[in-house]
Amino acid sequence: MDLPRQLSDLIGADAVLTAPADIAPYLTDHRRLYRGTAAAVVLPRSTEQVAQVVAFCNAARIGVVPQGGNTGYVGGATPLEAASIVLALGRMNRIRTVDAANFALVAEAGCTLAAVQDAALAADRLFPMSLGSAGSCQIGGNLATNAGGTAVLRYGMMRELTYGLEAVLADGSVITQLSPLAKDNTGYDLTGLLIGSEGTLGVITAACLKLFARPRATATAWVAIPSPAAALELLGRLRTASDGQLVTLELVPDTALALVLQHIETARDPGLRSSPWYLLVELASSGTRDPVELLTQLLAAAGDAGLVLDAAIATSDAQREDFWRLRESVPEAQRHAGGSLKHDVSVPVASLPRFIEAGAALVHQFAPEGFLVAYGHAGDGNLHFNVNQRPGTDATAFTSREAPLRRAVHDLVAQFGGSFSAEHGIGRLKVEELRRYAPPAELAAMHRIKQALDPHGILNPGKVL
Ligand code: FAD
Ligand code: 2HG
Ligand code: ZN
Repeated sequence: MDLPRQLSDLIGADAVLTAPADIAPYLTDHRRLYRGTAAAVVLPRSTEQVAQVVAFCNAARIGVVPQGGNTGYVGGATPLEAASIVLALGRMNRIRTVDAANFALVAEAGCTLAAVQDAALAADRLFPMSLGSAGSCQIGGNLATNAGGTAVLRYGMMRELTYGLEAVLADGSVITQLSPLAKDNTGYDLTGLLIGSEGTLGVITAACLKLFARPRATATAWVAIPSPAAALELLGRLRTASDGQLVTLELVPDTALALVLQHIETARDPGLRSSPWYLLVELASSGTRDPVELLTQLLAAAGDAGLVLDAAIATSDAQREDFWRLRESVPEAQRHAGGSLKHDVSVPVASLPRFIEAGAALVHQFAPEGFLVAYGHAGDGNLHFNVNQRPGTDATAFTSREAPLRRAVHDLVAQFGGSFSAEHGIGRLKVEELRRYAPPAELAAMHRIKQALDPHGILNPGKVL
């Protein structure tokens, strides 16, 4: 019997797509780096159905590629083997419980991040994960990639935001750790292992997520600074003086701001003195201390010390949104400006200024047709060290710089004790990089874990390892 028919018999014909037009959106990634093929796209409605499908595929040795919102940056959700299926979790989109007293919420994997944020707010709580893709990415995808974003400085990445998971393992067995326990040292941390495993060790079906007090007031500033060194100094001052209110410190170079103002219709120039670098800074308070007053004082003192050239603190929600739009629109603006060579890297935060200086020299040397657009989560030491093509230069020559530039940048990252995969994961895109840079003992341990949990290699074949 053919595979789609068998899957239809298992969980119903309406849950199995095979028509080329229906499955096409599931076969290519957000960045259009990969175009895959699959025997079917399967849309389960329950954990039980996920378990049935995975157990069946395990017995038949058929690859299973979990997919959430398909917004990932490294090709992780694209099926590369024609014989495999895509298991798209979007129909599992129930918020099962919101437990305000325990500051916890249980969401199914197919809930969008925005839906989870909204459910928390409706209970006067905050789910702090903050990504530009919130409207389309799903909690399962956020967990599987251990997503980061713009609030990590205060709240951490997905792993820190999770009490426990419900997940289906390769043999179809289900693990369920959905209690909001602040302390639980019962054996190995399976939740921690599955988070960030990019669909290669299990299919996440639900999660118990951590909620926080909802901020009563925020202070958001767009700040012109002379250099990355000034950003680092300001970060230190804000961290020590803000009583834990600092949520966001994002670096935006003038090259990125120019692209946003050129390509994004709704972007507004904040009208600050022009500068090579800018910061988006946000403080938030759930108590009584006014973050606007605090940020005003801290920026004024930083101005006196020459760390800040000019600054504007948002005076309305609309202005706050304008500042955020300038930062969140950088990826879209880069896309409008043509393809960019991307490097999602991190270094210890104190090394950022030296890393940027050395990395800029590499761009100059290895990609003369390009210009650097290094922006992002500077407070975490994580930069999107991206390079766009200069107008009027040769596109083929620019594209040919990708591999040598990647090698040079990732070698530099290694010299700084950093990571070539800070928040987007390995997926398909960085498999060779992991092989090259991971210490052999760690790589071997990863292979043994994969072999133990997925001996037939059915879960997301060709990804990560
Ligand atoms: P998908 O792309 O569908 O899948 C990603 C990986 O997870 C794949 O390997 C897939 O197999 C696996 N997977 C998906 N669902 C499951 C599941 N239920 N069980 C097991 N495995 C699963 N990322 C950041 O970290 N920080 C950012 O600031 C950020 N900003 C972004 C801004 C924009 C505009 C865009 C387009 C993307 C951004 N991203 C960012 C990248 C992306 O949104 C995140 O990686 C997100 O977490 C992916 O979620 P998804 O549901 O789209 O996952
Ligand atoms: C962001 O921080 C995303 O905006 C996207 O992680 C990064 O496009 C990129 O390189
Ligand atoms: Zn990012």
